[in-house]
Amino acid sequence: MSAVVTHAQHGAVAVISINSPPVNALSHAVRSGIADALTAIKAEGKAKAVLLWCGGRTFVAGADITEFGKPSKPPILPDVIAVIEAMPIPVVAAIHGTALGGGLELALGCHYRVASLDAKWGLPEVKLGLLPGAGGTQRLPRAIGPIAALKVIVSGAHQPAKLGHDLGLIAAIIPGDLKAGAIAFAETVGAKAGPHPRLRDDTAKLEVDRAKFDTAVTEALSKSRGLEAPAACAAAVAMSLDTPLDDALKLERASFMKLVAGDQSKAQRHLFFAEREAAKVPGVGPDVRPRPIKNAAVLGAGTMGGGIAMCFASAGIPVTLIEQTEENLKRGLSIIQKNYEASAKRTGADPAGVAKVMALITPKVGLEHAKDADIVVEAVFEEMALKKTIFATLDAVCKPGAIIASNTSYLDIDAMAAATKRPGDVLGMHFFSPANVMKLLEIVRAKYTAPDVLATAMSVGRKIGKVPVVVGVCHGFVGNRMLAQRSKQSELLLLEGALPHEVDAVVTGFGFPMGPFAMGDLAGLDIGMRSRKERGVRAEIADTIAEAGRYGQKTQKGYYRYEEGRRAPIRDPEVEAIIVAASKKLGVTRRPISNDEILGRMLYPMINEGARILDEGVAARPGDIDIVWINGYGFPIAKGGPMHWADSVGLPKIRDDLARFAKAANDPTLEPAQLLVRLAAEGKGFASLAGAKA
Ligand code: 3H9
Repeated sequence: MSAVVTHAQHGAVAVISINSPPVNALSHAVRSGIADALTAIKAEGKAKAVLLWCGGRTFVAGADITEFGKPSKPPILPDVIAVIEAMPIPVVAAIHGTALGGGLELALGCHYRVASLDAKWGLPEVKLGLLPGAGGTQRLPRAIGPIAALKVIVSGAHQPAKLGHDLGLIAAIIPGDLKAGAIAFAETVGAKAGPHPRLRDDTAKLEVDRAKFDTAVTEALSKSRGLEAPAACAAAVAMSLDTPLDDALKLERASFMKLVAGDQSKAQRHLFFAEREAAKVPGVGPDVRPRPIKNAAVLGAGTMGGGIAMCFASAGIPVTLIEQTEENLKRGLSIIQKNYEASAKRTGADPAGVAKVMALITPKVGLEHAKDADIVVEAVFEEMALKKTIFATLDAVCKPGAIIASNTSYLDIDAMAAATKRPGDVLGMHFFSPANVMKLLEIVRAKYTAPDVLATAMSVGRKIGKVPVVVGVCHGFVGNRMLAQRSKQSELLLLEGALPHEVDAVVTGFGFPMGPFAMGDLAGLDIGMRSRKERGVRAEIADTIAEAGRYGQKTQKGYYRYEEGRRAPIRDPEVEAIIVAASKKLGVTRRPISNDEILGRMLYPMINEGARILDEGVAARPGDIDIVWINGYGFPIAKGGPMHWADSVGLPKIRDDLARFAKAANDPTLEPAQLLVRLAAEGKGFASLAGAKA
């Protein structure tokens, strides 16, 4: 018998135990172990019922994703489910933790499902660019109805056990000792005469109004952002309405096999593992314990500070919001209040919740109010002298062991740490705007940042719903440093012959939600102009546009024009005249620029910078860079992040194109990075640096 799957007799019930940490995924050993155990139980003939039980923290959390893309060894999961359905005695699944994907499909093959109250269930395959491939799209509609199943499958969201019970998926919620309760349940159903209920035979819930189902499909797919899997999921669920089960199962399987071999799923599986790898910080082992964080302080009640304070409050962490004047505080608080009210209205949440969460934010004037905070996040103006003064003051004010973080987007955290006598407690926590919405949190490890301070920032980051990624100190860290390369190319493309809408169309066509110019208009063009002035550099087109008072959406004019109250960018001949005049002024002969060239120049210089970032150790793994771009900059999920996508293009092509760009623009910063050149010469990709799992 397989070591990971065993079975033992408990009275009239044969209990099959799966023990395959960490999440009891359905590896070949688990699949064959279950099938063998069922065959043995049948042959032994002693049991009146079977209980499918999982050891450790969870019921089966799905197929083993690391096996995807490799030849599948029989028995495949549908074979195992067929063995369950052919059992002459009832099989009961006992669910604790999460029954996900293939795990839920296994349970759907059982005659009954019972669960602990805190268990969750779902079919999250869509998040891996897949559809459930072992009958989930057919048996779940039979269990809970096609419309409810559609919502569960297309969202991929985890659902509470209670909902499963209410919908008829889960026969009983078992309080207390799940195993004992589940054995008792199995004994009871085993004592009943057969046949025992199988979802494959149960079509009672499949009768739905087709028009209602189609409306639900349109709604469910409204946010599928060019991904293939959501539509494939919906099409498969639709088969449950009119296609005989065995035919539908074959078609579902074929669709699964197609998606699993496709680029989108490969990209999404890469992101699944990359996100988990990013949680492992080099030099911070599992024995490093985070410091307890009971409360926080945020300095600055502007857009960023307010958003950061919301992150803490929304996670139930009391936060002191500190400003220099009562007036600033009042303004900041009123924006926070409005944001909470708008989101309660949007989500239909209880408006009383707004007062509750607002009560967690204590507004104060003066830095001395940071004295009791376990963690302080500074979000004041981007000016080093000011930051240094603030860090020195915080050092004097904060209690020993408090963590002092800066939300700077560019500046040197080491220099801020040096202004304190506790550089080990200092690091960067770079949030992205709007801070209460965007998932990315760059955690900047400075030279002396202590391992437990990093572990604390990671753990706080997760607690406040962010995807934290550790990066090193450099100008702009990972995301903005790479973005600077794109911004430089955007300006040059305009100067050489392209127009804003052409560049934006290529970038959105690639899958970004916005192109660089529409993005600039949203963020405000005055910000870039100010920063260039401080650095003593000029971007002829960007500066001419901003100097004309065209700051973007806020002035209804930027690279585009905007109609009152609307956000749709409209081409503006005035801007196009500014662009053509700038080319003339700088003696550049305008030429048609192909979409291919635009895409290459938007992405390859960023990838090149990513290679330098890896070479310098500013990011630990290429997957970390991908997680930054997916969660902070709208890089299309279907493409898996810039470094993953670069591998799919092939590094030799990127190297050669960059060398051409560098020559044409006479710009040595575009020369291919050493790491990229080496990998290309070795015929490898960035994934070779990471020990990629998927
Ligand atoms: C599927 O089922 C297809 C079928 O329809 C068709 C089949 C024919 N496989 O997330 P964590 C690893 S598709 C392999 O940190 P948590 C993970 O990499 C699958 N490995 O824990 C990590 O490894 P490491 C549908 C897996 O407690 C470790 O387990 N199912 C798998 O925060 C701990 O993971 C899903 O999509 C897997 N399926 O969250 C569920 N799952 O320690 C995917 C996890 O080396 N999993 N690992 O970094 C999850 O959503 C979360 O892992 C879960 C636990 C909620 C279960």
